[in-house]
Amino acid sequence: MPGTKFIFALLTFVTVGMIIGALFQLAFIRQLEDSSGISRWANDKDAEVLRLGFVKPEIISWAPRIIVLHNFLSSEECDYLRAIARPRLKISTVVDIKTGKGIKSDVRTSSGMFLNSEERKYPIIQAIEKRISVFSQVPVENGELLQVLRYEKNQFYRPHHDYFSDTFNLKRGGQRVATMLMYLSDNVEGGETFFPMAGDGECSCGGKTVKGMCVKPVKGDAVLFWSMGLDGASDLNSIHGGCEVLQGEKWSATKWMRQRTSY
Ligand code: PD2
Ligand code: ZN
Repeated sequence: MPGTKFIFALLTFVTVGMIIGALFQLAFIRQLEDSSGISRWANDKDAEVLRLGFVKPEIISWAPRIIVLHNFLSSEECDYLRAIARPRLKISTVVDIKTGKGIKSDVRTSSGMFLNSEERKYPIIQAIEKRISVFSQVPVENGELLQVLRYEKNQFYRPHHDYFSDTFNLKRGGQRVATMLMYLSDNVEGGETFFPMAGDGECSCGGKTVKGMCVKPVKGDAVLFWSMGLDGASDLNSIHGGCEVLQGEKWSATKWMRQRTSY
């Protein structure tokens, strides 16, 4: 019957068309997955060290230049840095502009310690240093030794610049270009990092409303900011401070990046 033949041909045509359509859709989804990078870096050691696919940059200000890097450190890396630092903490000091030496000051009331050059060779520290270098685009050798800080209740770091105002410290490594400040603990009330010259809004700093931008200390997050503008001059607007801790303990780690090799 000619009618049956026609219906059969039509059904075959529609079925083959649907199969081809489905294959095209599958290929399209595959391409989307590839371009999103979900599986591309699996089992790639470098990608693991850099935490590619985990770190999320958020530019919060261009002038001064401040980028929050969410999920920059793993929870294990945070715990490791706290554990290595805890038994070696000492009252923090600031740089004396006359002598270039560290002196005690009520500008900063935290405790802290520096990792030593031997510890720089540990794989976990090497991974963190490489990540800092890649995200800041400053060579590893230009980085100072990692500093770990602990702020207890009511402790703070008053607004300051990270660039040097003395000439002693400039000799080896030159000026500080950028700072990577990493947060190592959670459940802190207050303890924000405060940039008074950034943005034109208000934020909460140690429970007080202030003008500027405040970054909350979230375990694993980091804030990368530049002490030097794109013109190569020290950026006055990079002034920043550590707000008072109201509840809990705030742990952070600081890595200062210099113009030249610093060791
Ligand atoms: O630990 C901090 O929150 C902090 C704030 C401002 C650290 C520094 N500056 C620093 O180490 O320079
Ligand atoms: Zn600072």
